[in-house]
Amino acid sequence: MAALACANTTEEKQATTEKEAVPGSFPIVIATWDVKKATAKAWEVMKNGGSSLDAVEQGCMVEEANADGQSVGIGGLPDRDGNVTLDACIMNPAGDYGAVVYLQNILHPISVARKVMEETPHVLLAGKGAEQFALENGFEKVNLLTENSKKAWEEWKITSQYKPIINIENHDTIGMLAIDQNGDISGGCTTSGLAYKMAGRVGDSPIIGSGLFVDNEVGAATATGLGEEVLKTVGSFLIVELMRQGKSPQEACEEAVNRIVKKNGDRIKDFQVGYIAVNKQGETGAYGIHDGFVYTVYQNEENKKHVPEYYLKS
Ligand code: SD4
Repeated sequence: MAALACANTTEEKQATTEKEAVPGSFPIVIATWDVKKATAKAWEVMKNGGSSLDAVEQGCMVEEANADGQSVGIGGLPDRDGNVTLDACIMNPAGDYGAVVYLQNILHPISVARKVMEETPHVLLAGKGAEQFALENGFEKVNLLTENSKKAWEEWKITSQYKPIINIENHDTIGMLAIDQNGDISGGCTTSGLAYKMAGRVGDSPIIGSGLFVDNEVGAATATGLGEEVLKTVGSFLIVELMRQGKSPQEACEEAVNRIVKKNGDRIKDFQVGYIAVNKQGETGAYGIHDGFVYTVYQNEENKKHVPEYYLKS
């Protein structure tokens, strides 16, 4: 009896140890907002032996194809003229980068960004040229303006007032970072940008160092929120460089938010920025200006939404 009890205890211990595997055990996926279907897809890709690059591409594609999400891909809220324009970028462990900005009529800008990275001598294609490149490479022309988003735009037109709405219009832009079983890091970021933006406006999400940055020696970071503020502080690059200097992902995200806070004073009450980061060891961090920002981590067989700390405690 005593021996049996002892065996049970050992078994229980083993189970606990497995569950509480070291923070850095791979693969790992971390993404902005509550996007468990997207992180699950990325995780599955890596569990089946796929690379972190395949994982972030396929993870981002889940949200791009989700017509209910009004900040990414199909169903994204349009610009003030009623056009849905998409921004996306991707980075691989070698530090290569591909991006599309102001892309219209194409369902998967993240995949077009990957093609720009892998099959052209360039890193960024914009607008009509990006669309033409996509069509030539077998992507289909799709109407991205859903009835719901059209209705929302028509209601907005009644007042036509542009004002970022914290955590509402920003919800769902997906920035995703992944480390595969080889320990290699990739990242992707995809968005329809700010709702009712001026025609031609491009945000931080597709811009290297702002919406996304990956350095396979150090870690990676990605952003969500008011892109103009992320662009002005080159937030994701800043976070990766801070991690290189020894800061944890959490400390680095806080420092990047603090830079924005310092520059903006009182104005920070009107907009949100949120960052997530992961370092080479698989430690994660996240921080926002306001309450309401959440992120998802898939690690140690667990796919979970997390609520980060934030700067503005009323
Ligand atoms: C942008 N940063 O275009 C994007 C918007 C965003 O969640 O992140 N939405 O400014």
